[in-house]
Amino acid sequence: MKTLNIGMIGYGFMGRTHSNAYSNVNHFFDLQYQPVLKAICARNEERATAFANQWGYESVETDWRKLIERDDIDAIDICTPNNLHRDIAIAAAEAGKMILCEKPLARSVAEGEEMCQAIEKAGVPNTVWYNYRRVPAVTLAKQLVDEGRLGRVFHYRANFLQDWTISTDLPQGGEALWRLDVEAAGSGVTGDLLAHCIDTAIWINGPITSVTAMTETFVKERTHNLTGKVEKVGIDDACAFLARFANGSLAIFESTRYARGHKALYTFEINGEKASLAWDLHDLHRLQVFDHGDDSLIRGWHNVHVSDGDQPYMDKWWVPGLQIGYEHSFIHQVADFLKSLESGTPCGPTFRDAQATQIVCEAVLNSAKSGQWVNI
Ligand code: SOE
Repeated sequence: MKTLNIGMIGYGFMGRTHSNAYSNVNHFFDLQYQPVLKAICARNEERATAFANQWGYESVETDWRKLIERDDIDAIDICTPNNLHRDIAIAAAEAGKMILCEKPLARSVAEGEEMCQAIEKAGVPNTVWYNYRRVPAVTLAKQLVDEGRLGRVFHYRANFLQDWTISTDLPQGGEALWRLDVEAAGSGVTGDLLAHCIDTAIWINGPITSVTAMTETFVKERTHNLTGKVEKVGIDDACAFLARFANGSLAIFESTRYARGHKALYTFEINGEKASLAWDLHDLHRLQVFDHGDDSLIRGWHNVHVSDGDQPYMDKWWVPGLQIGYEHSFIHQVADFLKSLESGTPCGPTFRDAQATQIVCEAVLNSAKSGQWVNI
């Protein structure tokens, strides 16, 4: 067994999902590599140490540049706010480290391009944590489309709905609330939530060729945690856009943090000539399938409980009928990354794949500003 020493930067929500994945992957997947939780890096030493103790990291760093310089680190995992992705990724690539970067790749296409060029020049293995691709029901949807079971695709429809920023008293910026600060995040729901929908859509249904969008910032000013002053809000609170795919299908995407009652409702539906598929993150182990080829007496929407060993990833888990959850999508991504090291093939989404999503996000934001269709 070869070891893969992980140096993780940031210990928030994503730091926990990734740490859990590294810790558990070898219990379930037969792999040649074993991740080792070598170092956690964050500015607050006390809290980083507490995190290291809780998750079993061997050491703590408070300066990410020092972490990257260490010879005993093989892979850098970037779990920081988006404004640090570029500098860390470029420095890590120049130091010859493998990189696993949290989504979205960057705050802008320009930053993403610099990152892609850096990893391509260095030739280091890389991946971006668009984890929903590896929810077995979503992977199954991709498999069914690839097998041609839907025939020609006409429609793609996706939503990502939340409600956690409705309160006007919620400040922006700083720890936990950096997603509301345009400087740290780059954008609002477009980069944070629609990026997931776009990544899945491109992966399943191919390239997006044009978009027309609208965005809204419902709460225009919020106190900034870093300055203590009331400041203009620069992010999009809600975004809806229409799109065309290269395969001729039409799409509608919507995301908001103002859909009272919805916490993380990511849904998509795909309508083809022969069949349709639908998926819902709140019921993530199920794929709804309508097959027009079924006997008309029993034709209808089938609720497929994705828990059988024949279905993606499920032979690694329990027994048919017993389901898995959100955290497993991250374990699958680590397993696929480690397998990609064995085979020497890329582990999608690579930085370049994630840059395709970045390009669509930026086109969406530009279209919302100009009121025009934007070609990709
Ligand atoms: C935001 O609330 C968030 O945590 C996103 O940043 C994640 O990418 C998404 O999966 C869930 O919601």
